[in-house]
Amino acid sequence: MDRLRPIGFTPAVAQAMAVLCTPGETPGALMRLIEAHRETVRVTDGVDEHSARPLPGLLRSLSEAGHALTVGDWLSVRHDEHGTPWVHGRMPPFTQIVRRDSSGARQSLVTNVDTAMLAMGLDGDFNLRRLERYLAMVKPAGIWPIVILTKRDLCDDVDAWLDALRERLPHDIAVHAVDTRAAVTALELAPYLGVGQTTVVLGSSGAGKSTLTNTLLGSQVQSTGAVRADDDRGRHTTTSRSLHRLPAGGCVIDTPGLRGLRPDIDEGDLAATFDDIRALAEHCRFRDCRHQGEPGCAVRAGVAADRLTNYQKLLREIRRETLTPLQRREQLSMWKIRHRAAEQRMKMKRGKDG
Ligand SMILES: Nc1nc2c(ncn2[C@@H]2O[C@H](COP(=O)(O)OP(=O)(O)OP(=O)(O)O)[C@@H](O)[C@H]2O)c(=O)[nH]1
Ligand SMILES: [Mg+2]
Ligand SMILES: [Zn+2]
Repeated sequence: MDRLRPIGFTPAVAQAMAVLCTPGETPGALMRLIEAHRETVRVTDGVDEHSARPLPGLLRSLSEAGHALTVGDWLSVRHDEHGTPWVHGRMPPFTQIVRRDSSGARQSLVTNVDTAMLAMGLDGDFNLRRLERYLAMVKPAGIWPIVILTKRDLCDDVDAWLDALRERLPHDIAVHAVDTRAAVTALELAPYLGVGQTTVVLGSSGAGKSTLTNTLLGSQVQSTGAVRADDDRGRHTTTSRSLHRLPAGGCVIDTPGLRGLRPDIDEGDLAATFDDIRALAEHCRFRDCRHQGEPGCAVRAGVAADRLTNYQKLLREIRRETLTPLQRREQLSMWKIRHRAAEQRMKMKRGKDG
């Protein structure tokens, strides 16, 4: 088990895996998924890497439950008589980050991570609304967010950006402004990367996620991309998620830049992420205050206007997503009726005026 500890093994993993075993069967070897391909997965046993195939039955039962094998998964792997490794079990993840893709389908990005490093470049990539979106995806999953402002060497006024962040975000979120290429950055972030810890680096393309991964690893494992001169944005150099073992005993997962991020969360999760809004709402004059200009609104008085706007936008998105197709049709026909009624009123008004 010693060789599994650096890749995140804990007694809780052992217990969860034991439950998966059928009595009488030889238990498989515990391995962690480091890269997912179309038909195979790359796994590590803590020392060696293998390419393994999932059993068709496992794939079927996962897809019926709306799951898929994901980087970070704990797997049970067994070799057949030809020495071919097969994945026959997957531990239900302790934590996972899920988003909705452009078609609205759920996509699990990574599993079993402890912290998420949210990378944002100080070269024009800084965007608080986007950061709040990441936080809404990560915090409800029970994962600690750490904001990493990259490219501090390219920025003259780092303190101004730090102030802007602190003014806007809850104060329990750790923030580091770093040059991701500098070796000292690995030292600064070392407290998050102890033995058995897993972190995932998330952020826009070109933010420096792979550069940071390499610095933490102390070697150039991941390709990094040049930034386009015209708009400072990257070109999606990284195209798939991959887990790497760090020299000090933790793991880091590098990811491709995400476009159009939609967290897969419910209203309660959102409220918990924006808990400053929830707390202030208790002090609004009206119990059903919508914080949209009502008198005596404590939220408007106490929260940055743009943070409130972003919260309300996310809330609308979540509500739209939770509608059933029937509710969606009803909402549409209600809008049509309202629209027609408004038109009617306009016509009558014009008739009276003219
Ligand atoms: N000056 C400076 N350049 C950096 C820093 N971090 C990253 N870069 C540069 O920014 C460019 C993009 O970095 P990557 O690490 O490839 O960005 P990424 O987030 O992995 O991008 P994708 O893989 O496309 O999602 C590279 O040219 C890096 O050298 C930094 O802290 N300072
Ligand atoms: Mg990259
Ligand atoms: Zn209010």
